[in-house]
Amino acid sequence: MLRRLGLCILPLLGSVFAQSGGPYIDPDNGVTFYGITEPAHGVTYGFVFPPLDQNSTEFIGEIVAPIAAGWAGVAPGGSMLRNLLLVAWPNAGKIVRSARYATSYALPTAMSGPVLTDLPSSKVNETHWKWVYRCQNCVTWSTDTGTNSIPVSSTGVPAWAFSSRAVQTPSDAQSTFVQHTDFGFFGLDFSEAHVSDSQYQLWASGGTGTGTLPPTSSPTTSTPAGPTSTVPAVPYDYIVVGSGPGGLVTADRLSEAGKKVLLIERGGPSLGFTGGSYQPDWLKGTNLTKFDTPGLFETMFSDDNSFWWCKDITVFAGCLLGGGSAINGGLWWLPPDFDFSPNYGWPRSWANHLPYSAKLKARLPGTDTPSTDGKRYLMQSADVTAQLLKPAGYTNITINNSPNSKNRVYGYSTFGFLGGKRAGPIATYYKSAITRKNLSYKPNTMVLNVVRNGSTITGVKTSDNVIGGNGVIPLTPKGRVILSAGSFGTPRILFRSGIGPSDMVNLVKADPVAGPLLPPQQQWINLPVGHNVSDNPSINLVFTHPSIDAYDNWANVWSSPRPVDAEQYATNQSGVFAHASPRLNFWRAYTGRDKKVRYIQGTARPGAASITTDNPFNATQIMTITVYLSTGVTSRGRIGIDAAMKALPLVDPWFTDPIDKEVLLQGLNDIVANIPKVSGLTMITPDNTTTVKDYVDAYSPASMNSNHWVGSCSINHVVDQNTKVLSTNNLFVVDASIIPSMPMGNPQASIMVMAEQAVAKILALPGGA
Ligand code: 6FA
Repeated sequence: MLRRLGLCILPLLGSVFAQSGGPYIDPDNGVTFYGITEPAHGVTYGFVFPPLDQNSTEFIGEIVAPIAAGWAGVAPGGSMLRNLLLVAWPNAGKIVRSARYATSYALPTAMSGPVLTDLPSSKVNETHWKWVYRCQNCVTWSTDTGTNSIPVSSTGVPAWAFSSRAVQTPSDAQSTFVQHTDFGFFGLDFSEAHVSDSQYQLWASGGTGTGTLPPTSSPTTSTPAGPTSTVPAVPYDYIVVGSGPGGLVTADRLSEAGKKVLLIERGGPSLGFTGGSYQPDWLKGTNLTKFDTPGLFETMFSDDNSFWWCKDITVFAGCLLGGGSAINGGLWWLPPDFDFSPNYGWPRSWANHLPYSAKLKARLPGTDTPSTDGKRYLMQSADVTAQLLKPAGYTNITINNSPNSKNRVYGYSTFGFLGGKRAGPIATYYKSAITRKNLSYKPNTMVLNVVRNGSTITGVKTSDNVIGGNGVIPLTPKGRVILSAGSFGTPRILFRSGIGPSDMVNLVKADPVAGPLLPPQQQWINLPVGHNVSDNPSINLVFTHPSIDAYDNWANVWSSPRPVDAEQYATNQSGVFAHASPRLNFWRAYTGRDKKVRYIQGTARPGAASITTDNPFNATQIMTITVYLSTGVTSRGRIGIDAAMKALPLVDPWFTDPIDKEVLLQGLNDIVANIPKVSGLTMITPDNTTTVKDYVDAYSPASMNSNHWVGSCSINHVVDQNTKVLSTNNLFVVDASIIPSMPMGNPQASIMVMAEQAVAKILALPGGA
């Protein structure tokens, strides 16, 4: 039996782009490698090269991964496209590996040229697998656009990819596999990563030991340079960063206006028509992915291959085409007037949202009959909730027919879907934008910071160092950058660009990779980026009722769905799977003791995320009502980064004002008061041993998160009335982060109406390209 693998753990210098590699000795084989142990998954990637003056075309490398890793891979040249990709996984106690190559963001295929030799210290045991290899003919390779190479004499940014999912056919080195769960980059000074010829030859022939660390070695702090082969850095009039609801509306309208636009997205495809391919077996043969299929919404949270979540943000955020709109519940409220009211922090110039709401409605009106046959399915939780609300004076409406009706009303859940499929901004705005020649779309590319000369932005620095040799994409002389990277992503880019509170920018300064990219300290711009953040606090009430079909709590919808429902959906996108889980929504206004009006929103659905009762209950009959505190919420929190450049809430935004809690409690008590009026209805969380107040008092703050974050770059505080970042000439923000207070519940449609208005203001602003 193999002994436990000796893992050489380097100092954990942060995650994703914050990391920089350095030398380490693998205690198992004694080889001095240059690389990292990336902290998210605990995988080590290392390389060592022959002497630089030999102009050799080979190197020795290793990948050491926890046994749970489905597969892991590395691109020493730094990005997925047109690069040497080394991929490995364990099978039957042995390593299966291959060199692969891709010219598009699809499954990489076998790469001809590289000669791989497994070295003897490769192994698999109960806890880890390790692939140690010699890669010959691996430093320079031909591409369809020229040649590409590993920057062996300078610094580079190798990329890693990791999947928790096993490949399809583990015994086959050319097996297919689904998209990586996670990926990242690290800076590495390849010029250091060379050893003497005799030393290299010893290791390359399978010898071990005698590795030493360079006496003065330290992690690289220099600005990483790219591979020696580059593509020219083309300038753009507008660079839009992020393809969520904010970014897609912006990119579409700017390109419609004839501007030369680049849309950059850090993640990959989502819906089938965008190139997405992640689907359950029962949808094979269709173009429908997990992201297209509304009824798979609940599996976003239970899938062990969750490549869509941003791994460097500590709360749920979608990192793929469409951002949150690709993975969310799809609830779609055309905004009421309150959403843009000066009473809730908007400049007066924004109050007339109606023309912009009309533009959105024309593209995507929303539907409360998402199934293509016009019928509603699995509606028992809606019927039960309606019975509970009617005695309290609620009336039934079609939600988007009267957006301003938000007091004592309920209606069938309305979704941003089309033809039984998720649509949102992807199947509307992206769909039209991508057809225009003046719009370029660059996926799988992360913007690290904006490049600026004082208050003028000259471009963006990306993770793709193939561009121009340093990853910088420039603006045309009157060009503008628009950040649409979301409530967490946009503040991080600003901090990394020297814009924000000094405590945040100083964390960037201390980071070995991000620090050197900051502008000089005298050019830092002190703005309250990350402050004034809100999200709806929400509390779940769980019930049972004999009429409810809990749909097996959504547990089987991916791998063993009810056959009739699966067949129906696959055939014509009708039936249960055409809905996401919600079935009914309601609103009510309350005036707190501070005389301020706050709204509550309720969402009813079959099933439950967590149940806290010792009493027996019938699990096939469970349903949840989530009650949110919505527009009018006064609590505020703060978003920031940690020393590893991870984005996170620094101060939770829920119940910092006790009156918010009082009002939400009142709303919950009013719902609970009518339970006796609904025959057969039993509340099981909280159950009859716990008061609603005690339940709310004990509610974990993390569970109160509704994923509706707004405000971290609030208008009037961080951006001006035209959404331009204060004290800059040409940097704008158009995403949830500029919204100064909570919209009426689920915000994506409101964010898109905001973006319609923002882009109109930006286009009207003199001085732009
Ligand atoms: N909103 C609704 O209206 N209805 C819902 O049902 C609903 N449900 C959910 C939900 O169930 C979950 C789990 C989550 C997380 C959110 C939900 N929301 C719902 C909220 C809604 O999705 C968000 O409010 C909305 O998507 C925010 O839109 P933004 O445009 O402000 O930002 P996103 O985060 O969506 O997009 C940012 C994009 O930028 C992403 O694609 C990201 O990958 C990309 N990005 C970030 N940093 C980047 C960087 N440095 N470089 C390049 N790209 C970057």
